[in-house]
Amino acid sequence: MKLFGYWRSSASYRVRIALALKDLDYAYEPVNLLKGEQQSNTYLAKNPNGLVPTLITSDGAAIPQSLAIMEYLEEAYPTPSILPARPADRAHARAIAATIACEAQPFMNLRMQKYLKEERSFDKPAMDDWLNRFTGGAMAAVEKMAQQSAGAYCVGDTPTIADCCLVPQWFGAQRFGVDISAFTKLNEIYERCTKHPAFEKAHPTNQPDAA
Ligand SMILES: N[C@@H](CCC(=O)N[C@@H](CS)C(=O)NCC(=O)O)C(=O)O
Repeated sequence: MKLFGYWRSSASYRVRIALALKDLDYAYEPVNLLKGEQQSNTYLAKNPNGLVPTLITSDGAAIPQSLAIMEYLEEAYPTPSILPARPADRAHARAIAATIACEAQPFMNLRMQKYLKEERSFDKPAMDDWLNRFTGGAMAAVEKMAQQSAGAYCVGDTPTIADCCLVPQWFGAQRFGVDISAFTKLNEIYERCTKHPAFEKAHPTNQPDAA
């Protein structure tokens, strides 16, 4: 397998955690977002939306979208599982992952940030308000969802796709200055995850393209 990603991309970080939890080998191909490499014709042929990550499977299929990639990994390499055993818990883990991937992270995305700053003249207070309202609002929902289901991790006592999404989101929120001080359950889970070897391996600063 080959993963096209970027060291600081939270969506790439999700997939790196899933690959590490499953102890899967893969080649890593950096796509420099700051240089606009995600918009090259060769990359767009693999991921028409021009976003990282993209996973190339061992039989050559190109899969975009981090949630789809993690679901693929779970189906193709089921052990160890990154979903809980009970169907309702599986749905809950997916719901946390989707809330982060679809409702918290998109507001922090590079092209969104560029548009607001360069074409809508958002200054720092406007950006902070935007991020705290939308990204912070979705993370507040995730805090409540995790309070319903957490053991050592977001859903129960083993890492799931919810944790694969939470840790990069927490990292990104810290980087962008989103106020996450009220999310005590998420902070507790994040701190635990950072000590897990798979999460450590996947950390942005441990990637070959880290600046
Ligand atoms: N829903 C997508 C989001 C992917 C995404 O937003 N990727 C960002 C980095 S985290 C990106 O490639 N940004 C480049 C850009 O905005 O031009 C996924 O989960 O894979």
